[in-house]
Amino acid sequence: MNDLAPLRLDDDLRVLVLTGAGVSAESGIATFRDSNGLWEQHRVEDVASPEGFARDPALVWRFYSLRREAAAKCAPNPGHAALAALEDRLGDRFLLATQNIDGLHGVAGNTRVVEMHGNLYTTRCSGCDRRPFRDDSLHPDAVPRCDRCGSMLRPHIVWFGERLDPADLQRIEDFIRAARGHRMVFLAAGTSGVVYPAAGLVDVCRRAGAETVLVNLEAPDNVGAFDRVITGRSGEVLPALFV
Ligand code: BV8
Ligand code: ZN
Repeated sequence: MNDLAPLRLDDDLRVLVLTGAGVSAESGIATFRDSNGLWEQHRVEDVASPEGFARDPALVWRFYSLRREAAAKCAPNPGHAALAALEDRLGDRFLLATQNIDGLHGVAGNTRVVEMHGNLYTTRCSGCDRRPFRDDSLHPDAVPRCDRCGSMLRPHIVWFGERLDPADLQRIEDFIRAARGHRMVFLAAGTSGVVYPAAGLVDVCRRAGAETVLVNLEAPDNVGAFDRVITGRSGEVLPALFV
């Protein structure tokens, strides 16, 4: 049953949002499920992994170059805009943790964003400690090298089997801790609840006393963890969710 009653905004409300690939689907960016986790007959986990990069770095750079090219033509949709408007109204009582690497939340105007899995348009060196840098360049055929140490460059993305940035996890944890004792909503949107640790956030927030709400096209793996499940497109549901 779709409970479309909007969530009341008040001065005590803290909102932690978790978004996944479904929030960018209406912007034209394919989700992982759409492809059944496959890309050009490769399993995404095999291409988006340190083992995959070690095995065939040129293939990995082709995978990410195609995604850079595709995502660069996409714009935020009303779901992204709704989350930017929510941050405008809540300020530091809002935090957006995204699994998406397409950067569309930033384009839509959100500033309080934790890109848990990195960013498609950021590159780092696999061999030295130079800072990760903004990079829109495409490398469909060859592997770019660091002009400082000569090592292979790689996308600044958290691959399967790699740790998330402890500072990112700490920021999310600090927000949840500061929300204890206040009215807190955890809102997940457009995510299949398969990939950890992102998929575990709903449990952490529920234990911290949050009301947990899911907006998704279909029931995800961790649907049972949510107090409220709103089935629908995030671009249609999110703009009307908060009043
Ligand atoms: C870690 C970057 C620990 C890459 C991503 C076995 C071996 C190795 C690891 C594991 C293992 N078993 C479990 C693990 C842990 C693993 C994991 O969870 N694996 C899963 C597959 C079981 N996690 C990790 O590896 C993480 N690291 O655990 O490290 C560690 C500890 C010590 C030392 C070393 C390591 C790292 C996880 C990050 C992986 N990187 N992204 C890239 O993007 O190229 S994850 C990647 O897949 C995406 O970022 C995204 O997060 C995920 C896909 O999930 P969703 O975003 O939810 O997208 P999906 O398509 O699945 O779902 C979309 C949903 O939207 C659907 O439900 C659909 O119905 C809905 N939808 C569609 N349209 C709409 C919509 N909803 C609303 N509106 C619409 N219009
Ligand atoms: Zn280097």
